[in-house]
Amino acid sequence: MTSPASKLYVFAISHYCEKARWALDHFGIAYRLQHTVPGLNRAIAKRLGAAAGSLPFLAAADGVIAGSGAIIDWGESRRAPGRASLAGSDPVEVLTLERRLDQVAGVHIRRYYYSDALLSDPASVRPIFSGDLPLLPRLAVTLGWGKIVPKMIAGMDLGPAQGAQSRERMLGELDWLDGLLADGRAYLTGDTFTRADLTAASLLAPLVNPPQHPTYAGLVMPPALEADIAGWRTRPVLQWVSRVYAANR
Ligand SMILES: N[C@@H](CCC(=O)N[C@@H](CS)C(=O)NCC(=O)O)C(=O)O
Repeated sequence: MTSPASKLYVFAISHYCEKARWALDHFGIAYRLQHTVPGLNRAIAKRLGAAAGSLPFLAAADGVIAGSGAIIDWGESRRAPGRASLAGSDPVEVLTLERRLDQVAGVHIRRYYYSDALLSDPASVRPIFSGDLPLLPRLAVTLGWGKIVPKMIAGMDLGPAQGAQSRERMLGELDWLDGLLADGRAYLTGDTFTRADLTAASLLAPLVNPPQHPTYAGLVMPPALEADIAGWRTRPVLQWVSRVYAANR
């Protein structure tokens, strides 16, 4: 059997990477997974000629596709036979929802988590970055973690005040999503599973840790976040994320 032509560069912890990976799986598109050393992603992107250095990016036979949304666009026209579209019946509405989820919930859930985890217990974050790497890159992350952490703290503007601010922004988005689902609809825009649903579920997955998630078995939440999450467990949107993962992942 030949190995797939496309290579998806990821961090196992990244919810945007999970979004791209889930979409490729949904479309039935074969790819190889390339777990990446944090920091090296930018040099790899430059070498490959990617338009952006953040992960995920997909090195495919016809070019490098950077960003989870662009990877879904690319995959949509390359679906395997019988695999459903993610565009929905109103693609503009779906893309508007996806953009908001990417720009607000995705960013603030990440800053809420890292603002506590990387400041209070950075060692708890390392295994999910190093676990899937081959021996030498794994050693590089293990030995270099003390230098990687301050760069992540500066790069994402982390701190106690920032964490509290992101928590509020995130809760506002959970209220908005609870409101959208309040009429009992199966998915955010109606009866059909779309890229907006896949985006919402993958970006909120850190708050739910669904058993179908491919990389979160080793995700450790700081105690304060564990307590928050336990209090939010009955929120409609978080229960919905569990259902969406169970039905579609
Ligand atoms: N909107 C982008 C977000 C990508 C993003 O923020 N990726 C993060 C990981 S969650 C990253 O690669 N950070 C390291 C960097 O930018 O160098 C997408 O949907 O792909």
